Amino acid sequence: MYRENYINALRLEMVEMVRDGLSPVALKYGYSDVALESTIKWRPLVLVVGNYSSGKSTLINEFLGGDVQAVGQAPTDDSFTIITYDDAATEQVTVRVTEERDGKYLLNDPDYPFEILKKHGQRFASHFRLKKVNSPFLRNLAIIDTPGMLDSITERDRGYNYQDVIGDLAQLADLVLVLFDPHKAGTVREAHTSLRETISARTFEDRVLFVLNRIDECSSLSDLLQVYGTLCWNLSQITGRKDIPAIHLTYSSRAAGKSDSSRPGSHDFLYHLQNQRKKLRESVLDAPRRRLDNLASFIETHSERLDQFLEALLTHRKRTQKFQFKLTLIGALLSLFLGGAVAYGAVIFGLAGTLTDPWAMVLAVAALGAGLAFWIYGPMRVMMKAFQRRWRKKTDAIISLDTQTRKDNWQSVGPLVFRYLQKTSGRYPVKTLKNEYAQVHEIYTEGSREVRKALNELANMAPDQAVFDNISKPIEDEDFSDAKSADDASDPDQLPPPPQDRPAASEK
Ligand SMILES: Nc1nc2c(ncn2[C@@H]2O[C@H](COP(=O)(O)OP(=O)(O)OP(=O)(O)O)[C@@H](O)[C@H]2O)c(=O)[nH]1
Ligand SMILES: [Mg+2]
Repeated sequence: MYRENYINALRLEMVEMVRDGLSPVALKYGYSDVALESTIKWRPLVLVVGNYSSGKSTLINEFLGGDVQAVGQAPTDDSFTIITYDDAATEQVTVRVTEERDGKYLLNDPDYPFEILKKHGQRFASHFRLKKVNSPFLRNLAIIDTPGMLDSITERDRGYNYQDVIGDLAQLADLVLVLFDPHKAGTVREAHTSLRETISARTFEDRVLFVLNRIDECSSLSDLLQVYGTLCWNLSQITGRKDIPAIHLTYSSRAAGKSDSSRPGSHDFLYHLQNQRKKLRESVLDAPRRRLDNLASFIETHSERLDQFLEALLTHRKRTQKFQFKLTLIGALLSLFLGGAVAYGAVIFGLAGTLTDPWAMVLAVAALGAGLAFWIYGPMRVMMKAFQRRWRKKTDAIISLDTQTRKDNWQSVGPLVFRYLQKTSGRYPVKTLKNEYAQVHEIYTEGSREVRKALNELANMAPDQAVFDNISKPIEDEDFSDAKSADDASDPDQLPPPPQDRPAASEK
């Protein structure tokens, strides 16, 4: 329990750091249009995507220990379903859906992080929903089941941009499981486009786990290797990398048992891959820890960028003030000179006897005031505007971009600085900005260091074995009793002896 509590407390602290330290400043200066914490404040998220009928819903049901999602051979489910824990649910033996919410509610409730999906329109909203389930598996995370990827012709009929939705969800997710099955390891174009153009472009590689599911349907080891090879080739094309990403090879023993026990071929190879299902389950249960890593990167990235953003505003404001001071000084000197000249003129033209004559003094002061007012509202204003215009054209030179990181950050920060300078004409209070800059700078330096220290502590912490065992074990009920036995067998240390007739002859 200790580790679990530690992870939860740390997550809340990090969200608080963003909400109280970064978000108000980000909103005030137009660094962000929405509160920064809006996408990270909810629970850790696991997104499950893949070809239709690749076994996504079956896998999820198995994790949850109950028949929560519909399964079926043809494309079965055309909805995006957020499956989350029902905190109000009492302990019950049977895992079931305790509450359902529709997409409209979900997209408009600020407690959830899905407001960014509103842009996908009504058709999408009607294919979006939430299910609350009393499964302990969901205590610290939520799962998103998605409609299967189809071929690109059918894809057009959806009425919303499927790939964009997947891309947005992938950005929110801490872990993305991408499922394939032996029948479609290399055929569904849509899957490839989605992966190449959305998931891999928008998330970090370490957030994605590739899964070759339903491997019990390979007739032999060589058949499996052939499928595996095809998938590797396709994935290398998708990711554009030469090294092949790790692929989990797995299957549902429950579904396999139901599908056809008299399938031809030898399935001895499955014996060696049984522990993969358990590993997959463990990876999913590790999502809260992944969320911490993602939050740490989020804080580092945004505090660094915001720091640079405020540094630029502060530097520019100081430079503006310096220039303004110079101009005011010049104006004052010119006005003084004008006042003196007028007093002198008054003496020459006989309007006053001497320079100290009250008339000469009055004329001098009037000329000085008029001169200063003319300077401030005339030439000085024009020059200040020209100054602002000049700097808006060369925002890149406001602060030094001496390192590659600063240059990279500037790519996203520079246009925002420009927008803010244009909006305010370079006039904003420097004192509050200084305090805000100090606050953000502290998060950027101290805050990020503290977070990393806490994560290192966590890495050295032993897992809460009792809790983990409890969650990772499916709840026993009639339907899922066979899933349990598969799981018990999936621990390599407890495997039953391999089949006696295991020789490679069957793989010929
Ligand atoms: N043999 C075998 N069948 C499986 C396995 N996993 C799922 N199935 C079967 O495959 C079919 C499709 O499974 P689903 O879980 O509905 O697949 P899905 O990916 O959710 O499908 P869509 O929601 O339509 O995209 C069902 O009939 C399952 O019983 C497996 O590991 N082995
Ligand atoms: Mg499904």
